[in-house]
Amino acid sequence: MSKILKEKLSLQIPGLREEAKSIIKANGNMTIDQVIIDQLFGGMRGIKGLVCDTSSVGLDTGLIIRGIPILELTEKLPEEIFYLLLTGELPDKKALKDIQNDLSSRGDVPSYVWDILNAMPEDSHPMVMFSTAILAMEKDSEFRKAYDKGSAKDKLWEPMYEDCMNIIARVPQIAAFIYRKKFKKGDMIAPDKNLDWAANFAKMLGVKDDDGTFAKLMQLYMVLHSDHEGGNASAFTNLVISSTLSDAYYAFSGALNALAGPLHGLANQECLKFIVKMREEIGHSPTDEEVRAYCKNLLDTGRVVAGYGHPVLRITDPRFTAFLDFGKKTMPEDEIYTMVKQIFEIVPKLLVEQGKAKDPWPNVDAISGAMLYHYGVKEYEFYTVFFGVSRILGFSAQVILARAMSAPIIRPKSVTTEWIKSQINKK
Ligand code: NMX
Ligand code: MLT
Repeated sequence: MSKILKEKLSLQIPGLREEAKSIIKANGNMTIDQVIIDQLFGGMRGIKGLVCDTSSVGLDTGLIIRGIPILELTEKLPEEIFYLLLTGELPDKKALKDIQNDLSSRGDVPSYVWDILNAMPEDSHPMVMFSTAILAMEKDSEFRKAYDKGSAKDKLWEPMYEDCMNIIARVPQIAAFIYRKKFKKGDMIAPDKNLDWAANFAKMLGVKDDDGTFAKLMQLYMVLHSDHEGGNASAFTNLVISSTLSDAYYAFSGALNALAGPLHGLANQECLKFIVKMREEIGHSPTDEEVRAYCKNLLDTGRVVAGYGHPVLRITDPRFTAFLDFGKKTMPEDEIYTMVKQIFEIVPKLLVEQGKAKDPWPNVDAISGAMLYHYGVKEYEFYTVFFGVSRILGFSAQVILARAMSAPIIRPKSVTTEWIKSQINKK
């Protein structure tokens, strides 16, 4: 089978390498940023310290994939986004079909993965199951085989590409299996090779979808979460792990563990949990005043409002806006969706009044759970797995390009507090 995407990359990579070489040669000493002490103690926030070409996140624009704002990509398929992340171009029909055929030819999940998942404790979190399933497949890594055979460094992007395509092909079935097993939804549903990647995932989850809008939601969900530049916690973890020449199985499993934290991807679970709890505690659809009092109490007692704030953004996340629009068309009267809109009207003002959060606006996690809840996916512990399935597209594009560029091991310099004090004393 021809592999148009891989061939395109083979043609592009020499030019990318030349470009990086000439930038470094002519301008390698140019200063592009300064680091202040605040940033050392503050999670390296805002320090420009990485190159990532798949996408960028502007504080006042949100996600831009290869120059195209995310709101202009909401009708695309995740496979098209993957091609765009990697090559900077959207595929034509033939190239799209080619990726889809390639993915369906790789979709078979080894049976030991089911055995491992079946053997895990019933109360394992779905993210633990997901990350474990990916790590377990490491033994089949083409990258590791190529490395062990002594492959030249500049050829390693090719087995990395093979591993990534295998993982992308398999994760919908693995995630659907976890959902159905963990939440006792019945037997696994076989994949349908005639469906696109997201529609197939929707089908294997077994969610009731009479009018096809859940499949449409899965398509949108997978597009919106696909990438968010290279510095977010999971993408950075992915890049660090793969920079050691660990393969994609190790890197994605580790990156998913970073995504599983409540300040990052788990915020989607936390946000839905908070909305449902508020609804339960208030006992009826809350009034604006009740929402305000409830959220103010959260802030006054030192808790965060999940889904609000962002390390980079200083506007409403356009991914939130995309889901808001989807909800307007598909679930305008839904109670949880209505509460999401109410919270959007109220929480930014409260966060501004509190004066701590640098970004008072909603991020994608403030609404993604409400979309799933509407379709009966009420098991919010599973929500971060949806995020992870999608983000594997971005993780893949980032590590393939990092290997194509022979990116070195990532190893920033840390300093001690004593050293900082000595610098201050020198002033
Ligand atoms: N509710 C209450 N307090 C907040 C919030 C919020 N939503 N956002 C920020 N703050 C506080 C933050 O805890 C910090 O307090 P303190 O000085 O006491 O430590 C202060 O405001 C300054 O934080 P920022 O510099 O604005 O935020 P930072 O860049 O450190 O962190 C988040 C960004 C996203 C971790 C933070 O806004 C947050 O915890 N939000 C809620 C969790 C969330 O929605 N995470 C999802 C992120 C997106 N994703 O998809 O991964
Ligand atoms: C993401 O999608 O990764 C989140 O918005 C977090 C981030 O960009 O830091």
